[in-house]
Order: sequence, then C-alpha cells, then structure tokens
Amino acid sequence: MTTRTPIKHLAALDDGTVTVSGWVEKVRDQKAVQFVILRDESGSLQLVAPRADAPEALQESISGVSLGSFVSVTGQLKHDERVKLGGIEVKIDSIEVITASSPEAPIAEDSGIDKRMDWRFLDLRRPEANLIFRIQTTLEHAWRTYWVENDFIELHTPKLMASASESKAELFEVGYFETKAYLAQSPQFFKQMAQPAGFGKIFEVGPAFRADPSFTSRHATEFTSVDSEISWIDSHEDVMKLHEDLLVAGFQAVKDKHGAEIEALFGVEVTVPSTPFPRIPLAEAKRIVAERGYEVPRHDDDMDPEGERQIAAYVKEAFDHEFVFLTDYASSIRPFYHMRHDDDPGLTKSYDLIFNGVEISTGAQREHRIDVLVEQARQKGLDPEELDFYLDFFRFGVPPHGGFGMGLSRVLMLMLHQANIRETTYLFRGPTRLLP
Ligand code: AMO
Repeated sequence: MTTRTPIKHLAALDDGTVTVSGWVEKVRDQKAVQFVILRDESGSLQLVAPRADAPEALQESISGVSLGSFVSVTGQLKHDERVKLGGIEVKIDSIEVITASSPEAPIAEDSGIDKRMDWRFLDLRRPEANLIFRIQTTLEHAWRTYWVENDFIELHTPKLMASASESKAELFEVGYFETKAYLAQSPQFFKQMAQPAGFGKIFEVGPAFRADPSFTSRHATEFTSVDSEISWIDSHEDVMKLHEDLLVAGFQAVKDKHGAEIEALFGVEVTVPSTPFPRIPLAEAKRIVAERGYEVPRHDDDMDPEGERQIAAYVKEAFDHEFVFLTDYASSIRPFYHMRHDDDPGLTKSYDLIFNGVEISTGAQREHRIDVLVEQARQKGLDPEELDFYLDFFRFGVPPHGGFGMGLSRVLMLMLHQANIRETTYLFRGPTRLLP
C-alpha cells in the first residue's frame, strides 16, 4: 500500500518530506508560483511550486493536470502560520497523476439537485457530503453501542416476502420463480416474530421498500429503516422511553465528535434533546394547531405536513424542544397490529415522533391477543388466511411487546437542516431514479 499521510494528520508532523494523495480541487498558475489545492477524505491542503526552484517538467505537469484527477505528491511539509488553509503547506518535489479526470466536469457548485444526483460520486466529494456520512457512521455506531450494552439481539430479516407488511398500496411486486414475491416495506412482522421466539429485545438496521409514486423532499422508494422491538412493556410509553434514550445516545455522540464541524459547514448547532420528550395526544395537538390558525383538513385523521410543522413550532416555543411524540392515533388510520386502548377502542396505543417539524418514526404497542388481532385484521378488510403465517406467531404464547421503525436519512436530514432526503441518502431511489 502507498505510504501516504492523510491530510488531517500533517499538522501533527514536523517539517520534512511527506507523501500525500487525493484529488485536485484547484490549480492557480501564477507568474512566480503555482498553487494546487489537494483534497482527500480527511481534509484539504495547499501545495506550492515556486517557479524559481521547480524544474520545467514539474511546472508543466502541474499546469497540465485536470481538476478532479487523483494524484500522489511527494514534497516538503512546512508549518507556516500565514497559510490560511490549516497553517501548513507542502512544497512539491514530484507529482504523479494516478488517474486523470476528463477535463470537462459534468457538475459545478451551482448544479441543481437532480444533476448532482446523476453524478453523485462527484457530488459526494464535497466536504459537506463527506461529513454527512461520517455523522451517519457515528450515529449508527452510538445506537448499536446502546443496543449491545443493553442486551438487544441484532436481526437481519428477509426483504423478500410473500405478503405486504404495511399496506397493499406502495407495494413492490417481483417475479419469484413460478410465483411472485413482494419487497419488504418494513421488518414489522419478522421483528415481532422475535417476541414469541423469546429473544426479548431486538434491533435491525436495514433496507425497506415503498412503491410510493410521490416526489416529496422526504420520501424515497428505498430507505434504511432503524427498527427496535421489546418484550414485556406495559404500554407504548415504554417504547417511547427506549426511543428517547436511544436518540439521546446518538445525538450526544454526534455532538461530541462532529459538533464543531457541523457548526462550521452547516451553521447548525446540534442539540442533545432533554428527556422526557414532550408527549401530546394527537387530538390535543390538532386543537393546539387550530388555535394557531391552521385547521388540519377534515378528511385527514392524521396530521398533515403543515400540521406537523405547526405543532413543532408550538413545542419549540412552549418547551424549547425539537422533538415531540404525538400519541394515541385513531384506530381508523393505524394498522391492524396496533393495540387499542381498552377504555377507548377508537384510539391506539401508538405514536409518531416529530423532529424539527417532520415525522421521523412510528411506534406502538402491538396487539398480541390472537382473537383480538384476528378481529382487527378483519375490520381492516384483510383476509386472516393470507396473514396466517403472521397470526401463527400469536398462537403459541407471546409476551406483550412493542417497538418502532425510524427512517435513518430523515433523522440526518432534520438534524443537519437539509432541505431534501436526497442529500442525506448515499444513493437516492425514487420513482424516476434507479441510477447510479
Ligand atoms: P411507517 O410506515 O410510519 O411505520 O415508517 C416508519 C418510518 O420510516 C420512514 N419512512 C420513509 N422514509 C423515506 N421514504 C419513505 N417512503 C418512507 N416511508 C417511511 C419514516 C417513518 O416515520 N412498521 C411501522 C413501524 C413500527 O410500528 O414499528 C412502519 O413502517 O421516517
């Protein structure tokens, strides 16, 4: 392997010979000196070649290198406070172009988002994009650490299924030998299966698919779903407690590791949320929103996007909090597997979690009593026979349980105040995007 020093490690070295490798971000061919800005995965660096010392051939290689090319440079590291870029520079002894870039870059700083997605591998060279995926790594690592330290079991459930898991709308059908299969919309059924399996507490981070034809800033046809499910809960309150502890652990880790850089690149201060997060029953949330002058449309028992923004604004003003659990959704708009309140079967023991005005998650206590579950499926117009494999999970003993599913890219989008889920998804998939 080439012995190169990542750019961010240079500052700690003494002046002397170093080799650095990365891509060429800028070349400034001046009369007396040539400057190159080199970037690698860890940072950027100014390279210099004073014409007085540099051999002709070296000067030509520098002025001939196309922007974007990957190069290796050996030269003399020098600490110099006057250099704006990190107080160091490297005087070039030799430059080797490893792979030259085509000279016409297909995207520029002002390219629109679709164009940038066409050339995502070049778009990802931006330091902001690089930071997003380092933050994602830290966030997932912190969550995983929390789960592992608290004795959760990690699952990888199948993404090829014989039936829908959420709704028959938004379902991708694929040919499957003599028959057909569906892409999993959620690990819902199989994460619940871990409860009669006696696993107690589980988690999964994996793909989920929705044949959603809409072009919004928050929907994708494939997304990474973060799921957790636990046994022996008394109500959805226990799920919310897990959920908020997990988010605190993740946000604390991100703030500790990347807080300063997030502020510098995105102008955003990461706030570690205080617990408990505010909890507001949906009916009350609608009243609050109406008092603020916005009536959630009547046909919509759910909160609509404007309602979500309004309730978030209220929570920010009243509690100085970025998160809010909206609880107790009507049974009519929740899946059959949500447990209903004993004293009010019109309401479910469920919640949506809103972060900075957008839904990032749904959670609930699940109905584990087989007779009630079958009845609820029937009421929703589902054929219990088609769901028999799932209903079997509840016929041989099962503890009370509940959990949640949360969209990873949505959390990042809202944490970093990004306008679009495409920015926080490595490779976005939408109704008209299957490439690259
Ligand atoms: P739900 O359908 O609300 O619940 O999805 C949970 C979370 O997943 C994310 N999400 C999406 N992200 C991007 N694009 C999409 N098309 C998309 N659809 C959903 C959102 C959403 O809040 N099985 C239940 C969860 C549970 O009860 O455990 C479920 O899937 O962040």
